[in-house]
Amino acid sequence: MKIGITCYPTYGGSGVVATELGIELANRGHEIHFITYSQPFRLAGRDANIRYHEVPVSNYPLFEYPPYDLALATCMAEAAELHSLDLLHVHYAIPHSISALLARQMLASRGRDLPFITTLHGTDITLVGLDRSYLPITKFGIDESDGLTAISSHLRERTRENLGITREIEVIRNFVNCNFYRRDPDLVRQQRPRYADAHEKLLVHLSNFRPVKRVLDVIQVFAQVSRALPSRLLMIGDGPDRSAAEFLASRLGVADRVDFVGKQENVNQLIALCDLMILPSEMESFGLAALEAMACRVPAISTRVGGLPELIEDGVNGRLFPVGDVESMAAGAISILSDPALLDRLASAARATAEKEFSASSIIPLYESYYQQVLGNSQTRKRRGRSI
Ligand code: GMT
Repeated sequence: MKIGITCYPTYGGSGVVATELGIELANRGHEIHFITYSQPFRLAGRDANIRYHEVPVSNYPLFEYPPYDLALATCMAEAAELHSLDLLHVHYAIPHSISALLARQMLASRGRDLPFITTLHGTDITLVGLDRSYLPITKFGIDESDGLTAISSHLRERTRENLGITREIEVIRNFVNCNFYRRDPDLVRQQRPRYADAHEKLLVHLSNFRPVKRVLDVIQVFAQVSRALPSRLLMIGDGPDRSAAEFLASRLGVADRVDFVGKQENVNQLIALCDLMILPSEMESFGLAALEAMACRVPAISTRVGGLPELIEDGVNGRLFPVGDVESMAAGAISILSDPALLDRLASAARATAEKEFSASSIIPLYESYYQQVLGNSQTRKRRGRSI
């Protein structure tokens, strides 16, 4: 198939999922066209079967707000026509589903069919879609999509409840490439000493440091852990709450034990050096960071919110706590880190969950068959002469 993929290329899990999906599909022989405003950050250096179309956004002075959605629609329609794309797959409803809808209409006016699928990732429904100014258009884009997927059952229910969507929503959860995200003992031997001494435990947090991630809770949990046992914390990522987190680490006297490494390209290699992830989010529609850690045999201390319970079974492959319950999270982390047998059991179960339920090799075929289904429906509609 020839598939156009649009996502936010530089921020957040939806861009990561979209990029990894494109890479996996390309490896399976599909021709993938990324249509985005800049090159997706995990795409660098991978080009087999992958093309990248940069959306040109005009800076004409009259446009106080450059009409990105229209430029994107134009770029989608052009790429679809020039490269005979079979469908568009957009990640994050706003504004991508509306741009895809316009592209579909532009091509329909020339007698060409271009179905599009929207994948909902979370904040497009839980935050942005609930803003009154965006809600009607988000609902419209979702209703008009030829196919609609959500990354967890939780998000499917929230979409139905919050937006009153009644159409079918296919749940296709986040995935991880278990060959790429894994613990390589040689790498651990070589690289771990850069971040922790042999007798120290190494904790990790990975996010975009937005308020929803509660990075200050991460620091508070770690401060308690480091009082109980020798340990260090690796903070991967960047965002609005980074300086507050650095300030808190300093105030709690643990700044010399916390390494803020910023945005990193090879997060798989860094996470795999660690013992335990702390992900105390206020909300996660799925929690891709926890899945990536689990594939590396790093269980997560996390919160019982959103789609996280669809991934983490409390006490089996990680731990779940109420949002903000820093005391219990710290106690949970200390008990795991001070019991090597328990840590090993959780780590093995975490890896097994990633392999059995969320590996790219089992999730990507779900997308492929959904694409076929949507294309089939679209052909049927065309044969029946209904408007497209
Ligand atoms: O808010 C974010 O963390 C970014 C957001 C996005 O859309 O890029 O992440 C969402 O999508 C990820 C990939 O599908 C999920 O794993 C995250 O749980 C989800 N984030 C939230 O729901 C807060």
